[in-house]
Amino acid sequence: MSDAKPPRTPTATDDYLFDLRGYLVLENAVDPEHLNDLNAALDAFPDLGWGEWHGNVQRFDNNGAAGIELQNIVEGGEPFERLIDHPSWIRYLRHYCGEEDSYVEGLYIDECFASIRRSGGFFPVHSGGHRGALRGAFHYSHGRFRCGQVNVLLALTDIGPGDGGTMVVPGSHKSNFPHPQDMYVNESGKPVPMDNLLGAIEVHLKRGDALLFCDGISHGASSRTNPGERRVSIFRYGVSWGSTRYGYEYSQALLDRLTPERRSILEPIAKRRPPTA
Ligand SMILES: O=C(O)CCC(=O)C(=O)O
Repeated sequence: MSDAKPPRTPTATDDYLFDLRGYLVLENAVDPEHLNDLNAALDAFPDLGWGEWHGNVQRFDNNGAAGIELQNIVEGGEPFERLIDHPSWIRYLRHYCGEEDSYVEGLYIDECFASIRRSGGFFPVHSGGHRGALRGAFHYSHGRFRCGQVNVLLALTDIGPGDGGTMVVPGSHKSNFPHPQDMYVNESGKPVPMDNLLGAIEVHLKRGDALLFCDGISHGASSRTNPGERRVSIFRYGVSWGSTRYGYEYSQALLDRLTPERRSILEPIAKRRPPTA
């Protein structure tokens, strides 16, 4: 199935705000029926323990504080496949991190997961321009964006105060200094919430809105205090010559059934081998 909507194209205002702040909110990016399908696919998941697999999806909670994280979620059902080249954001990704107008133009999804956050969950704030890895860096030169990685965080539930929403420090993708507050872990190495982090804002989203942000911005999520669940999917897009972050491999069955457009985002460089005898 493909989404018949005409693709959204980044405007000059989007470019201005993305450059200035390091993030954009794309309102009403995904329609209610598709959101129902995504949530139903998550409801159908068995209760996985840390490290357990369901098909080619693994529960792999990144830092232990954020909640349940289902990695390689693009293999979690057809509704997730539709997110690969979704018309609400695909042109943004090609423009911001797709090596536009170069000999390696194209995209690659190097990580994709669903995150389910319950009361007490949070994501420690991390990244920022200061000594950031090239992989997630913000870059603009000679009239072209050349970001290493841009993320699409899609709200599958409404995200308001107390829901454990994503926090960003606007403009921090260009910061030349470390954040003055300790960001990630305490003295015993435990992740710490930074709900009142200097300069940060919490991004509230309606179900179906997407937060698009350069991975080099300081970001994380506040503590969830409400009952119930915050559900999002996070697809990280980057350059066509990237590799998956944790070594997950897209299954041949998935690659074979995708449209050429979608396949080219999961496997931008086809394998080249000598002919078999
Ligand atoms: O869960 C969130 O809202 C933020 C996730 C995050 O910071 C990350 O995946 O790097």
